[in-house]
Amino acid sequence: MAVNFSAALSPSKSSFVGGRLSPPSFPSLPSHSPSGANPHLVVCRRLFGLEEAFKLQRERQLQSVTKVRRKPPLRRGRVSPRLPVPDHIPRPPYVATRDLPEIASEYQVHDAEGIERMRAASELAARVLNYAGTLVRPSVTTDEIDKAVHQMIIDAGAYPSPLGYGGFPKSVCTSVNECMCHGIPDSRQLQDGDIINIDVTVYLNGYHGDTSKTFICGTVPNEIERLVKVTEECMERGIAVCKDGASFRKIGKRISEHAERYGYHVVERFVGHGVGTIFHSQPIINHHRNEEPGIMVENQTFTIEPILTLGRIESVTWPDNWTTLTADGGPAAQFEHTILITRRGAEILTKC
Ligand SMILES: [Co+2]
Repeated sequence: MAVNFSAALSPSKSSFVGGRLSPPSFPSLPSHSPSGANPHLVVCRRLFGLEEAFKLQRERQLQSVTKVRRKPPLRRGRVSPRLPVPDHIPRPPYVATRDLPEIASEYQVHDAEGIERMRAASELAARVLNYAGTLVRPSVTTDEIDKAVHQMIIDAGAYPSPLGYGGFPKSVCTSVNECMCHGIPDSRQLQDGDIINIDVTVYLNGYHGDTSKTFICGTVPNEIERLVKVTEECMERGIAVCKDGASFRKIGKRISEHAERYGYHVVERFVGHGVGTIFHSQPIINHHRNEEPGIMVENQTFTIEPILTLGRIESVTWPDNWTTLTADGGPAAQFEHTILITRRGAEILTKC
C-alpha cells in the first residue's frame, strides 16, 4: 500500500500535491521591436514554434488516452459492511483509532529473527496476492475479491493490514483502470478489458509484508498491456539498483529512465516506504527523479511500488479520502514488492 507523500509529510499543505510538476519551460523573452532584423524575433519564432509543437504533442497524447479509455468513467459501487476478524488474531496498533497514522521516522533494520518474521509475512502476502489474481475475470466484483483475500489472511492467523488503517474500510485495495491506488472494494463487476491492481498487506507475528500487482481482465488494448508490462519492468529495475550503501535516489532515476523510454509518466504523489513492525515508516521511496539524500543499509526492509500513467500524473481523490484517480481519466498501473537490503543486492521478500 502506497503512502500519500503530501499527507504523510506535510498534512497542512495539501496544495503541495502536484506542486512540483512543471510544464516544458521556456526562457522569458525580451519584448522585441517590430524590426524584422531583430535577432530576438527569430528566437521568438523558433521558440513559439517549439511551444506549438509541444502543445500539439500533448493534445495528441490526450486524444489517444481518451481513445484507449473507451469505457465509462469509474464510479463508486456499494461498499459492504466491514468484515469481522477473529479475536485471537493480534491487531496492529493503529486499528484502535480512525486517524491516519503518521509516517514513523525510524528505518526498519532487522536482526536474524526479525528477518525470518519479515520473510514469513511477505511470503504470505505474496501467496494471497497470487490467489487474488486467479479470481480476476469479467463479472467478479472487487467486493468478492476482498472477501476471499480477507478469509485467506485470517485463516493463516494474520491480520489484513489495510482494514481499519486510517479508517480504510476493507482488507485489500482494488484499483481499477484510471484508479491509480487505494481503490475500495465494492459491488462493481470487473469487465472485459479492465486492468486491476490488487494491493495486499498482511500483519503476521508482528510484521507487515506488502505487495501488489496489476492484473489484466480478459483482453485489453495493446497500449494498456504494454503500460502494465513496462510498470513491472520499472519496479524490477528499481530493485536492481538496491544494495547496502546505494543511494535511494538511484531508484527514482532508474525507474524514470525506463518509463520515459516509452513516453509514460511516473506518479510523484504516492511513494514507497519502510515496512516491518510498522506498516509505513521512513525511508520514503520516490519513484521519480529526485535529489533526496539517504543511503540503504544492510538488513533494512522497504517497498518499491511505482505507479505509471499513459497520460498525465495529476490525480483526484474521491470524498472517501482514499480512491485516487488520474485527473485525465487515463489508465494507471502499479507493481509493488517488499525488499530486504543485503550486502550485495536486494532480496525480494514478497515472492512464493
Ligand atoms: Co506499500
